[in-house]
Amino acid sequence: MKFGVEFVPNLKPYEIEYLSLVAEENGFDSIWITDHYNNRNAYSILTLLALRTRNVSLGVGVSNPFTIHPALIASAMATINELSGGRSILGIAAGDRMTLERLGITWEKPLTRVREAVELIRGLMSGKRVSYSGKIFSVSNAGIDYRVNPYPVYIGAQGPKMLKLASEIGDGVLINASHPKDFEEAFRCFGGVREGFDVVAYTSMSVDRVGDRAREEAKIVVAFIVAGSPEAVLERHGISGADEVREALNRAFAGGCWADVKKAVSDDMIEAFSISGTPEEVVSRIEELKKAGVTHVVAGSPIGADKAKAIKLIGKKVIPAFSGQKT
Ligand code: F42
Repeated sequence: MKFGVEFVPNLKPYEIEYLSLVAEENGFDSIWITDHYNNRNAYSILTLLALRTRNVSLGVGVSNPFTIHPALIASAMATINELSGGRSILGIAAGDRMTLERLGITWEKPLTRVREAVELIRGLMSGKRVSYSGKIFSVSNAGIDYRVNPYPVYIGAQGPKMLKLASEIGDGVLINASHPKDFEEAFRCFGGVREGFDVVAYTSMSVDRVGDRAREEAKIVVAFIVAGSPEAVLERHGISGADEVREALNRAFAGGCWADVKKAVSDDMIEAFSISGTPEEVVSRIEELKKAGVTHVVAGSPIGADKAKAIKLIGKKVIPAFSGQKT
């Protein structure tokens, strides 16, 4: 089992740098930076981390081929790979519909777009000139004019077709989920899993020596996940009360009270959509994920009330429980 941590670059660069060094010192394998235009630029942050860290893999998690042309993604990631001595991973997915619509971009044919982008990026990585004529992208005699060290391509996927595509053409898949049921469902969608294919649980994690404190800290993140979850996913987990969560969130955004959002989040929601609790509780959930076929767990927001302390706690109490075990 590999372990990673995800940072959203609404944190200041020096905070991400510090937390990444803490993660590296505490036995994490990978660091992932989310990519949204309204946050600090993911590739700039990865450049900083490439220069400041020594061993961890560095992933963008995830870029999308709507806001950045695949050729630019290919070259940006190749540069990070060069700067980091071959430690980069490209995460690519359909992008966030609401964010894209704010930029006037229509979410048309996301599956086709991701497939073509990956094909194009792989072609450019090969060092040869590429001519490509797809439904979305067409390039003619394009190439990167420096030596590209190939890097793995992971696909961020939730929907059944995107999961299948990820298993067919990705080196790994990044699945935004925390519960074994979601991974059992994902495996049903895969078109077979190749040897070495990395199944990443891109989770919401909250760890604390006091379990209730961890669960309390997870509530706002869980509220957003519940509000954005399709009905089928809520049903899979037997969740009721999603409408109340959505209403409480709307009221909070309109100047209401965030405490009411927390009140609307049930224990079942926390259980379904996060890995929250003491290190022992977190270990037991990760054991279940491992049985479901997960090979890599990425600790995403909130991580803990104090992120550095939580990262150290994971390094001390969670990662060692899996070291030496076969994944
Ligand atoms: N999004 C970001 O913008 N930034 C991030 O940093 C980020 C991180 C991240 C990490 C892990 C992860 O799993 C997702 C992450 N996301 C992030 C969200 C990601 O960008 C996507 O929004 C999210 O994964 C949801 O997309 P999806 O995988 O469910 O795929 C969508 C497009 C979907 O609807 N898929 C359908 C399916 O079944 O998989 C298929 C749709 C389809 O078939 N479309 C056809 C086509 O050709 O595209 C067209 C159909 C038609 O009628 O035209």
